[in-house]
Amino acid sequence: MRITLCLTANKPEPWQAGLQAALPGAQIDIWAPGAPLADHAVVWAPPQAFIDEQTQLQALFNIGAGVDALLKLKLPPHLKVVRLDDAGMSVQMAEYVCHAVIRHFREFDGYEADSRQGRWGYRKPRSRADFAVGVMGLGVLGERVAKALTTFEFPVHGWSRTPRTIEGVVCHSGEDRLDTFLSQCRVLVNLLPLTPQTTDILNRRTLARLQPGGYVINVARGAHLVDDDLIALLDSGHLAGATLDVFRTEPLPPEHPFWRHPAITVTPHTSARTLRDESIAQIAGKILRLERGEPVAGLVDPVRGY
Ligand code: NDP
Ligand code: OXD
Repeated sequence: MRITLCLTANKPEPWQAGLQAALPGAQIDIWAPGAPLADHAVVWAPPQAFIDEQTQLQALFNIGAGVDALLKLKLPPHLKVVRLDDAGMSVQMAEYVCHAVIRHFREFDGYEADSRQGRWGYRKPRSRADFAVGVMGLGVLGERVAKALTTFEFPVHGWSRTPRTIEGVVCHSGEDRLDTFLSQCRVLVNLLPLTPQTTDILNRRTLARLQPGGYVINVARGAHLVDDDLIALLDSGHLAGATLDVFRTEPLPPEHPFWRHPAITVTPHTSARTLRDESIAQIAGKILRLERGEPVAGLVDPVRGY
């Protein structure tokens, strides 16, 4: 069995060594134009030339959860696309989002500013009941995040494409329930995949549905959010702030207004990192299952787009 690695912006050598240790019988190559044809590929945002050349691939194993960059390529219809299925990401996402929600709710940013001034001052406790949190996307990451938020006793709502049931979470589904879902939330967390249906979904119209003083946490993809609409709603006072981990252009360009907006916290696409050892173990296990003709979790439906 031959496996090729095409990991744009990631060092391939440690992946090659890890996969070789997990699959000692396999030949593991780092792809370069003209490399031998492989049976499986481990990829992150490969170029179209890679797909066009590697004509014998049975499956592409993405080293992330989001497959939007892969599905933009022209892929042969028989080629399976397999996403990372948690592999240590959901706990990181839960801690990032809970941190952002709690930091805002408890006004820790205000206390940090006070402490820099040597100021000892209390803020009035806020009512948790007034801080309903909505999670868009109740998949591998969204479900874990929604459940984690319930442990802090925030009212939690969730929104997905098809109906879901999660204990302690008021679940809504379908486009026709989007406005109802949004209007019940003060804090909005985006964990949707980027598809034609979800591109630009965080816009002036949808964000205006959030309760006054709303707060936006985007940890999915930059193209979900219309940047100027967010700024306009922050400047009008309808939204109180935002924590953003993902951007239309990454790295976020130095001149982008998000860097300087006082109500926006920027982090560098770090909310849930790919953990190499966990990912290699998962991908190696899935390759062996596919080779035995067994089903694998995390198979992407190209029509659905995730
Ligand atoms: P999943 O595919 O497991 O879950 C997707 C969820 O979104 C499902 O609940 C699905 O509904 C819902 N959904 C999809 N399309 C729609 C729609 N049109 N309307 C309403 N709901 C919809 O994804 P993950 O939870 O694993 O990951 C989510 C995204 O997070 C990834 O695609 C990626 O972009 C991003 N991500 C960001 C990271 C970071 O570091 N910032 C790290 C990892 C991922 P249903 O349940 O009905 O299928
Ligand atoms: C992912 C990501 O999709 O890191 O896994 O954004």
